[in-house]
Amino acid sequence: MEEQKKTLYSAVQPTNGLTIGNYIGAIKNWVQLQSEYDCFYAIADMHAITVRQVPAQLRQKTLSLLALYIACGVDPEKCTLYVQSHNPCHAQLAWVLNTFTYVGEMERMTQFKDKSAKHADNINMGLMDYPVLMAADILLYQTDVVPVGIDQRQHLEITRDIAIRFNNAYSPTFTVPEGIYPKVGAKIGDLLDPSKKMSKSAENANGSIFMDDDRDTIIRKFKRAVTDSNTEVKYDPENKAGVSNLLSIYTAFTGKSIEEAEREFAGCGYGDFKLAVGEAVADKLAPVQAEQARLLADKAYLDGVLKRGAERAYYVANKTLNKVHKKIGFYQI
Ligand code: ATP
Ligand code: LTN
Repeated sequence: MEEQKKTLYSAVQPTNGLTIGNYIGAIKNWVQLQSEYDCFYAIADMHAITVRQVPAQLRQKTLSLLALYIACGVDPEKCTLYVQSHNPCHAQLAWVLNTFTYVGEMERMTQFKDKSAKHADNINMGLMDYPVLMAADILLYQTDVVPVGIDQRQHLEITRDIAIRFNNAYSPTFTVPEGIYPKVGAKIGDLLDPSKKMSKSAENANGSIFMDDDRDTIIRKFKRAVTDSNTEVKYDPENKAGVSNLLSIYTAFTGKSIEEAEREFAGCGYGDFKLAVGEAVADKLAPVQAEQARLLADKAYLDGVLKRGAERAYYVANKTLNKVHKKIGFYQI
């Protein structure tokens, strides 16, 4: 009999366009892991509305993100792809988990503090509760591993704390998940300020490469990337943050090792190096963009993927939710 695969869960919010940071930190690894694990890849629209969204755009970005997952190589025949709000179990489990989470813990979350500062006019309860909903996402599927960028580590830690707390209060109910972080590229920096993470919602779009940027834009942005006053292409994140960030991007997009890349650019100026990185990224993104456009023209196919995904997600999640409801004493009929 085939050994049962472990379960993997991850998600991205359908906000703004995705950057190559999201691709390197998350989606690229999803593709590599999809044969080894039973994978659930969600589109986290319920998380997205913790920051105000334009309804028509949210709808469009949801479908466009699904098409991007598939265009990047995530295989809907192997993985369960679905929209978070299509499975009501997420909101239901989040409510229960809220009663196992302390307000102080949520107030201390880095992302909550950052987003509160950024959206000071709308510090809503959802923004604060974001990690609990994320814990519900993960725990519903008895997830073993969660591949994400390093910025999500704190959320993963709190998910583990909540799971352990619940298991100790009753009896083992949830699998306690582990995070998987990429070796290189767990935190891609902004091209203009590599100390900040490259973000979809950065103030200056010139610091981020979006998955739908065209070739000229990509090359122009890389040409302007911050380096240092030295000339050596060497991986040294402490002292050469800009160059190291570009090397991480280059290796992620070419599959070469850091050492190979350093050798390739030995003695070559930063100008040529930046151009080479830009070209490598543009070459890789062009076919992804074309495939995404082709998929988006076939809405019936994409809707079919989401329908199947929602059914399987509900089936698996509902089993966990029922267990939880029984354990906490909800009356069953
Ligand atoms: P926003 O900037 O709008 O808050 P985001 O760019 O952080 O969003 P998310 O949807 O929150 O995007 O994250 C999706 C995935 O991409 C997560 O796994 C996250 O860890 C990863 N990720 C985001 N930015 C980076 C980055 N700069 N480097 C590596 N991974 C990243
Ligand atoms: N908060 C995550 C997106 C997300 C997620 C999840 C990631 C929502 N639910 C469950 C992993 C597992 C982010 O990347 N910003």
